[in-house]
Amino acid sequence: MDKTETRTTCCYCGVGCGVLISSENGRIVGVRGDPDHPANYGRLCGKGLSLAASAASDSGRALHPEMRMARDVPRLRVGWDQALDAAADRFADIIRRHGPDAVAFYASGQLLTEDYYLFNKLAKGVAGTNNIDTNSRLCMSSAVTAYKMAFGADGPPACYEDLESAGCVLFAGSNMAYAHPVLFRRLEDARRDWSDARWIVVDPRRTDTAAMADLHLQIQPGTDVALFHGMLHHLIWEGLTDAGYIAAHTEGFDALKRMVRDYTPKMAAEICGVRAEDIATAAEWFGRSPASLSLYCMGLNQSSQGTAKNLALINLHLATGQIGRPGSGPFSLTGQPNAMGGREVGGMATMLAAHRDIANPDHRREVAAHWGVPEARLSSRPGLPAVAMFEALARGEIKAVWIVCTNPAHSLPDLALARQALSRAELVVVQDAFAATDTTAFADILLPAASWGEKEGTVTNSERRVSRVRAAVPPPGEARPDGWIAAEFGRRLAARLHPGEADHFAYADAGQVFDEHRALTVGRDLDMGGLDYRLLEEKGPQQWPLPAGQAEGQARRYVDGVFATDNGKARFHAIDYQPPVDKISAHYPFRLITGRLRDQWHGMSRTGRVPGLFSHSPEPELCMHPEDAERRNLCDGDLVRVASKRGQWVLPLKTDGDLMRGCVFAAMHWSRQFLSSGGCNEATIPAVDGLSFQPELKHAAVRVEKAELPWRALAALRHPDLPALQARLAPLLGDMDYAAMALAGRDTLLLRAAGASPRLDWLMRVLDALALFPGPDVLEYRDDGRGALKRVAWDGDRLAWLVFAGGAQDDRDAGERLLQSLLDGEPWRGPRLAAFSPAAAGAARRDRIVCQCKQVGEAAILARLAQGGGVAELQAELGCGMVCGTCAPELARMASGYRQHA
Ligand SMILES: Nc1nc2c(c(=O)[nH]1)N[C@H]1C(S)=C(S)[C@@H](COP(=O)(O)OP(=O)(O)OC[C@H]3O[C@@H](n4cnc5c(=O)[nH]c(N)nc54)[C@H](O)[C@@H]3O)O[C@H]1N2
Ligand SMILES: Nc1nc2c(c(=O)[nH]1)N[C@H]1C(S)=C(S)[C@@H](COP(=O)(O)OP(=O)(O)OC[C@H]3O[C@@H](n4cnc5c(=O)[nH]c(N)nc54)[C@H](O)[C@@H]3O)O[C@H]1N2
Ligand code: SF4
Ligand SMILES: [Mo]
Repeated sequence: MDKTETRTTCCYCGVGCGVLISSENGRIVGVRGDPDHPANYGRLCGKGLSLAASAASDSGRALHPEMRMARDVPRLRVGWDQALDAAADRFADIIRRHGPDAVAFYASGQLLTEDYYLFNKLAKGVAGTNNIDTNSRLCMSSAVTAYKMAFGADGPPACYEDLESAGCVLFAGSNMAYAHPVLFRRLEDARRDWSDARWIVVDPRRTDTAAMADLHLQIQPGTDVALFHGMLHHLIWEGLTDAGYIAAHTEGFDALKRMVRDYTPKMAAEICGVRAEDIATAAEWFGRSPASLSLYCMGLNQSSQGTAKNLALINLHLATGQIGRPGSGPFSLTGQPNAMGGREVGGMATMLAAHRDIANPDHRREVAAHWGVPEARLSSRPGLPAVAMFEALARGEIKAVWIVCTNPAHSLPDLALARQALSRAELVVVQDAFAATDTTAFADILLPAASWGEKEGTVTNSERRVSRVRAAVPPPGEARPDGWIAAEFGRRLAARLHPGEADHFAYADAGQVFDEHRALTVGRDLDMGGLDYRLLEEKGPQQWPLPAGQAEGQARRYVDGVFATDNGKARFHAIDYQPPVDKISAHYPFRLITGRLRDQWHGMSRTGRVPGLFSHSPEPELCMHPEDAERRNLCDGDLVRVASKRGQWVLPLKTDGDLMRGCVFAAMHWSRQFLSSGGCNEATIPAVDGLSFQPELKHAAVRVEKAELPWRALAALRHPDLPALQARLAPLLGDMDYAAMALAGRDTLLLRAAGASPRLDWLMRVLDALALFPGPDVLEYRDDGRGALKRVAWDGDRLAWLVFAGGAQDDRDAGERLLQSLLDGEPWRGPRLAAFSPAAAGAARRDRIVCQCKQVGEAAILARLAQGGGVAELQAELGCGMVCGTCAPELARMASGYRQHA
């Protein structure tokens, strides 16, 4: 047997954990944390630990290029040459007829740096357009803009070691316990060693992160600017600012000081809906701590005031000199694994390679010379940022779009607009690792991409650390690495548009692409002149800047107080607070907050293949404060319709005291591959921040009403290849008023649906798709008049699958009980006919799994806590929280909650 271990990184979040992949005969069979990687030292969270399971089956992967010969006909399998030639013909033709800005590229912070570099070169250097933007616009652009405005250059100044030496940690709009779990483990450990460390969390929801804080500022959504100004007011008033630092290293303080005079803690408290004393306390802790670190993410960035929120937070650091020292600094956590790499190569509509500017003619000249293209090829017109790009597609101004490694038909705000854009486009090329996403549905040409564990390159994590990504196995089918696809297309497009030019894509391997990229960084703030594949091979992951001649990269930036601005001084910015764009009204009385679940990743194309990753949040749900629910006569489990001015979607309600009144929360993950609608972005607003163009994905105004859908269906089936089943079922979901697919147990596919009237016709299509037919081991009951159908099948003495549909509550309860029995996998006792008897004593409640690694449920944890003790006893006796630790914050919260209630 040929068993090997390959050193690479996790493909999920920006922590950038190192992983070791075990492979056998060309298949990934296991992963473990890389003990030598400086991001995680061997640790992984639940998502990382399940990577091998996500790669277990090739079902659902995009395996062959496909193309449709006309609109509205199905795509057919074609060869790579045919697909790429056709794409190049169409792009070249559109560019000739309408100019380079009639085409666009929409890329992703999940691409490797080398692939990203090639797409940027292809768009700007070959097609001649700056219309290349990425999903980072939805994610990091406010942070980038603020860093540039304040420090003169992009990139977080702090590093992971600062987590261990921070005395005051300010989490602002970051649910780090869920979104950056392995870094959160490092913080938890550090807090154990430094017991008077203070944690402040700024979040409108009481998240697991907030529950662990010493102070939770549960602000009204969107009011962070007022909060930070209020804190600064207190710092100035109490003499807690660092006048020496301000004078030596900054400019613009006086104007800011004048402006924040109005922002008394009392005035800020009124805007934010928190107590003025708490604002003062936060300022005291921040100002007096020997080292204050802020960790911030989408709660700041995804706002029409995203840049202002970032700048107001940076103001606090500059005013107190809390930057450039161990344990301090404004640390923007990057979301995607290579958000940083994308910023380095300038793969956005508003920047050029290596932190250069489109508007700067010297910068354009440098890049054109490096690429060997005429200077005039590099357009001085900024390209369109994500939302504007899709608006231009919808208006027909952009005619062709190339979408790679992102799923805009799910992740953009206002999905109706995104879908209109993709339907209107003359040509949509989608390059994805998986065949069915909400976006591949619109592809005229679908190109199958190699994915995690199958390709070579690098990524840069949140602390500016570059790690190698390596292939452990060959890609399935005809899938090819993204960089290969970019180069093959780029060469073809160049041959059509600029015949006679030398080959711009002649690279022997990814290392050569990296060398070309790093040469562009020399002499700039992100200088990587001394960083190459050989060094990464010999010494492991490295931080930038790392100029030639230096032995290692710089852990912390701006240690000397010299910034990357023209005069070396950091800049304060005075921007007043503005409320979110979408107004709350009698018609739309709730603020919809959107965000992440612990165990799912974005559109779930990968995490949605692993049953264990559903156990923590088994179904989509809209969370609402219990009093808001009561006033509207809504109960847990009721289906509700959530509507904004733009669109609506249906999902079950969950009452949740972690929310404040007037706010509702929905996870962003559920898409048309799992749900009858596109999910929360049906309702979100495309309004953007005026400086960063990042959309306000977190603050739409919505209405919530009960959805009267009395006819219900439940189907569950055990199967060895769940991704294959998912692919067959997903296309049917959209035809119901409500339908949601999920995975459960170890090997079960679960479907729940609801309709305004009985829909046996639809159910029959579902049963056909899943091959749930009557047979010898199948019991059936059917009453077409009542729209009722029950089918239950056994495999030996165990349940194999079940279908329960109808309008009666008894039937629903019986279905739920049977589902539990199917998931438990216990032998069937008694007569089979009992399966159809009405539930004796109500429905069995499914136990929510808290610890994914050890599959420990809420019930067992509460039962153990009832006997006394805390987290240590849970760990010792139930084994939960001991493997990856991702559930540790929740266990701590349950234990302390129990103490309070007991
Ligand atoms: N499990 C998991 N982890 C992930 C990802 C994933 O999909 N799943 N995605 C990765 C990516 S790309 C990203 S960008 C990060 C995102 O990581 P985070 O930003 O930490 O995650 P979110 O849940 O989007 O939002 C964070 C918090 O912002 C709060 N919030 C909403 N509005 C406001 C506001 O006005 N002010 C403040 N202060 N807070 C507000 C929300 O209540 C939420 O708890 O996660 C990364 N990690
Ligand atoms: N309402 C709301 N909307 C949001 C957010 C929010 O908080 N609220 N968050 C926003 C943020 S921060 C982000 S980052 C975006 C994320 O949104 P998307 O970028 O749309 O999210 P993903 O589902 O990760 O999309 C990645 C796609 O790449 C595919 N893929 C995986 N590996 C590879 C590969 O190696 N090569 C190629 N070519 N394809 C691959 C996957 O199958 C998937 O279709 O969502 C944004 N949208
Ligand atoms: S924290 Fe989890 S998801 Fe993020 S890189 Fe590490 S293992 Fe992957
Ligand atoms: Mo993100």
